[in-house]
Amino acid sequence: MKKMIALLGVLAITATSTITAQKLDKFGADLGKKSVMGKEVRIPYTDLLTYYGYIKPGAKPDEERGGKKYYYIYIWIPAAAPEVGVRMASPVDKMTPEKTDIVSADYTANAADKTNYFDTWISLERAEGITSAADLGKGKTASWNVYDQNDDSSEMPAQPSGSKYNSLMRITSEVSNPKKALVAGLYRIGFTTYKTGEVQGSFVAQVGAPVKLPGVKIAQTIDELMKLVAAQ
Ligand SMILES: [Ca+2]
Repeated sequence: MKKMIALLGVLAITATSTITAQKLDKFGADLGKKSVMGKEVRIPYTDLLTYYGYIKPGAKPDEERGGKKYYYIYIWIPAAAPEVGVRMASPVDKMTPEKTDIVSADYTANAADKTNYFDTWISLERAEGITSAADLGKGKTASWNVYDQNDDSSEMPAQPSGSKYNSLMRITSEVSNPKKALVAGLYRIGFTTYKTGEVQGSFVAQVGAPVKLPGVKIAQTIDELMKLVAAQ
């Protein structure tokens, strides 16, 4: 009987969390997508990196463009990928970092802030001319080629306001086009808030690929990224 009660307890917790938690669903790929009985069926990305970040209200942005404050997360991708998916949600509500996740120092220091969040907007960009780890430092002065951008995705959970303003995009590599090919290189996720308002509070960002990409690293700055790559 005890066992039965325990089992029911587990089931109850599972059922509740499915309904209320703002956890992210499995991140499914475009590659191999099927339509079954009119429903979209996606295979989850094989490689998935999760990054927990935090922007202090009023923090200096990495760049200001067109009156908007942009912040960046840098990614070293050491092999070509057929597709890359990027998504971001703010705030980090009911999610907890797992062992393999990347947790920024700012996130850890501000874990108590559960209220600040922002309407996310993301881009994926690659530094021109950087294809080897030895050249990562050149990313500080490189020009950046934008692959795609996204403001709001209906696939993402709603923000505390009730609006579905979180972001998600999938980019398919176009091998014949150097500007659209997902080659090995230094990438960054640019993020801001598309409408008026400040970029502030906690966020979780994920980068997925339909193939295993050993050695992918994510960091808040190019210097941190270089340390991570050198340490592996
Ligand atoms: Ca948005």
